[in-house]
Amino acid sequence: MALDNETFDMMKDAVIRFVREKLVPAEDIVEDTDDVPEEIIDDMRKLGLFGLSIPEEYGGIGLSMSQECEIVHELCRAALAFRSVIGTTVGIGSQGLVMTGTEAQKQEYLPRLASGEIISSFCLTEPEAGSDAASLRTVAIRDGDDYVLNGTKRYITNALRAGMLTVMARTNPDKKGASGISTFLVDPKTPGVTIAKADQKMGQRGTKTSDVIFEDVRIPASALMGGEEGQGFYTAMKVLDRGRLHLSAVSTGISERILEEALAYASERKQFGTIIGEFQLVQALLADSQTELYAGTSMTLDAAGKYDRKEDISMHAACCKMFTTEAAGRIADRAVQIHGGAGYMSEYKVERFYRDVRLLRLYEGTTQIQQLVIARNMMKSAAN
Ligand code: COS
Repeated sequence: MALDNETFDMMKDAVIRFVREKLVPAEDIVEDTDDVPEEIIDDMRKLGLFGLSIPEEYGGIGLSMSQECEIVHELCRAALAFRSVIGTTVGIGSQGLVMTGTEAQKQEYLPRLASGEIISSFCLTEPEAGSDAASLRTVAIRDGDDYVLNGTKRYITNALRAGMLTVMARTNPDKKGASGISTFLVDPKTPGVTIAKADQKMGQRGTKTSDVIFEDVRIPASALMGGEEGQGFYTAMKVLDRGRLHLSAVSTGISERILEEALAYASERKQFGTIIGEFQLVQALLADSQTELYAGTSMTLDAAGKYDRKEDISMHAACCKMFTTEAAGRIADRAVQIHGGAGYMSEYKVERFYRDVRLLRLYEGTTQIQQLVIARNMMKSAAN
């Protein structure tokens, strides 16, 4: 699955223009209102951004992973809230369905997801199940032709905007680990589903996360993803492997933007009679950031290429996610440093980006979880 080079280049140019002409100028509105304007979401629909990863036969654009990473990188040269609107539909909220859904499930949801008519959310995390995802407690108990869903999901991105929830729940409460977990495709309007108010966060204003509560929610057995119980955790892990590549591109995109801000400031701010970019200590900050950006971009594209060649990328995706998100933190920190006192002021965007990128090292697996995935994979290959 990939777009031909010429069409892809046109799409990439359109995204670059969209970022420059529409998204960057709207960043302050997003910050002030804590929301993304509806007209921008509409523009995203028209550009096909909701369908980036959905196969063409279901109405999407069907990009390869390498192409998706390139587009996401460009999109994330503006405030991260914009990417977040499409993020769950392009990534973790839809890819389990693409990978393992039945034909009927794909037909029901994918065309509407691809067009942006509905948005999806990925409901894995719970109050007591974060890094230890396999310990989730939400249950879906079979009752005749239905399942009855009970439990609470936490920090669910885009739940407030969603028209489809991908919900991981335990269909076999006697099985405590991964094998008792299944995935369901749930309409948030089903009686018994409550989407709580938006969480207040450190940064990334305009992104929406909230609790999702299921109380005796009756869903048809046909909502069981792939029609098979016990597959939910394994699919979620594959979806997260892929999602970690997507997030690496998010990290390199925003890192590039932050570095541009730092470079622009270093090129115009004068102290001691010259622009501060002439000072070697400032140059060291710029050079370290540029090097990390180049390394992160290169490794992400390398791993995305492996994904496209259907190689196992579990370890590589974790390496990319760890490196690029940690690098984004350092690049943002250096950008604040280059700005000096101005870097602490809301009037300059690096203050905002510094807060925004802090989340990257936490969601879709903390840095510590990535370390664990990397080392476990190394140990596994050493044992073979
Ligand atoms: N692809 C396919 N299957 C996988 C897998 C992967 N990448 N990773 C693990 N599995 C399988 C294992 O093979 C194992 O299979 P069996 O049940 O047949 O033995 C099963 O899943 C359980 O794996 P494991 O024993 O490694 O699970 P753990 O409970 O130890 O946890 C981690 C694994 C920590 C890696 C997992 O829970 C994780 O990624 N946690 C972070 C969750 C996360 O990212 N949350 C963010 C919320 S979504 S925004």
